[in-house]
Amino acid sequence: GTDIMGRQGTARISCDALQLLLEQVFRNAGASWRVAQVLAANCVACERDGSKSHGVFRIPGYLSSIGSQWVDATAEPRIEQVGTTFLRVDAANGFAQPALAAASPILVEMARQHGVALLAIRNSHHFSSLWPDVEPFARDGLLALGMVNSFACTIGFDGKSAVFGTNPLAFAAPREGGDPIVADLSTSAIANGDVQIAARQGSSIEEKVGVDRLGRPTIDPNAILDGGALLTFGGYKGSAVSMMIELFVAALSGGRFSFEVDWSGHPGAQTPLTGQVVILIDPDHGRAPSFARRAEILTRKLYSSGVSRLPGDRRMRQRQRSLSEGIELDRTEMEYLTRMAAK
Ligand code: NDP
Ligand code: PYC
Repeated sequence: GTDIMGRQGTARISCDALQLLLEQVFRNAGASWRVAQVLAANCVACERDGSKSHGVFRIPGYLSSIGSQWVDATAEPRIEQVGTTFLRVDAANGFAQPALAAASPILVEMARQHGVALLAIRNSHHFSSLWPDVEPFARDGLLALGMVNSFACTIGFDGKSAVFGTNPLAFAAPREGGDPIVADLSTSAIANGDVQIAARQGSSIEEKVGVDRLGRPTIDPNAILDGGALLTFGGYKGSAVSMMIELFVAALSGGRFSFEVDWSGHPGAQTPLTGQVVILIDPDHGRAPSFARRAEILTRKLYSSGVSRLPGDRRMRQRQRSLSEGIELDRTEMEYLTRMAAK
């Protein structure tokens, strides 16, 4: 096959073997065991499900951020229970996923007891897909909503310069007799990761999603990455959703807005230092269970209306393939990981 770098040759690796390899890569970079395990599992999940812009592709960025001491890969998150349904976590300049992992059991317990629970993480670095953060909650029968902000590379509707991050939003809902419904989307018209992949491949990006440093529409990914910016999805509507994410994730969490991320003094920094919010709802709190069945009814109605693909369908198909055949990696990626794990 042809890899994302444009060279021939792929290799297959099992999820377990990739997990061990990545744990060693993160350990060699100086991460604690706990952080190495959580980040490796996250990265394996992305590769397994075909979230290529946030899998192994991101490892050089992780290592660069860790190596430049922009992020603390040994950080211990500090969890504060600030209300019966409200947890605040200071990730202590560590990654967001270990902070979420530490807070999750408490959050789930709160949601079960009170029907709803809010988690606001600050001082955290999120460099990955958001769906792995919400899907497990739906497998536990909960409704979950997640948001992250990133670094200023997206222009608010009608604006002249980037204020928003690519700010993804993800939700997960339990469904009777099937995998949970999980949607995960950047609120920029396309994710920055896809712009980077297009730049590496030497391909152009679609029209009307980006501008160059002078604000002129462009389909050149390099022009977007080199001082240009992305637009939000859906015009002013996406812009409003992106603004909501900044408010929930930065103003509410006590973290930074995307435009406040200043890594100019840290050559090598690649992971945005912002925040994350997760909201959990026990959908059948105080009543006989019916949510998952209702969710399944909606799903069936959509398929019978002619909708051929729902969010998560492609991922689940890819997951099954990877679990039975192994994960396909480009040989240069595999060689890179093997080198980084051996150091
Ligand atoms: P996509 O546009 O590829 O997909 C968005 C959602 O729509 C997914 O749930 C996808 O399901 C679904 N979908 C895609 N195409 C169709 C279709 N034709 N019909 C029905 N559903 C469809 O994702 P993005 O490019 O917006 O984001 C990619 C990743 O980047 C996300 O995982 C996001 O979390 C991540 N990201 C992370 C950031 C961060 O700061 N950490 C910032 C921005 C993005 P499926 O998954 O099954 O394809
Ligand atoms: O793909 O837009 C993106 C992104 C930003 C931070 C991590 N991923």
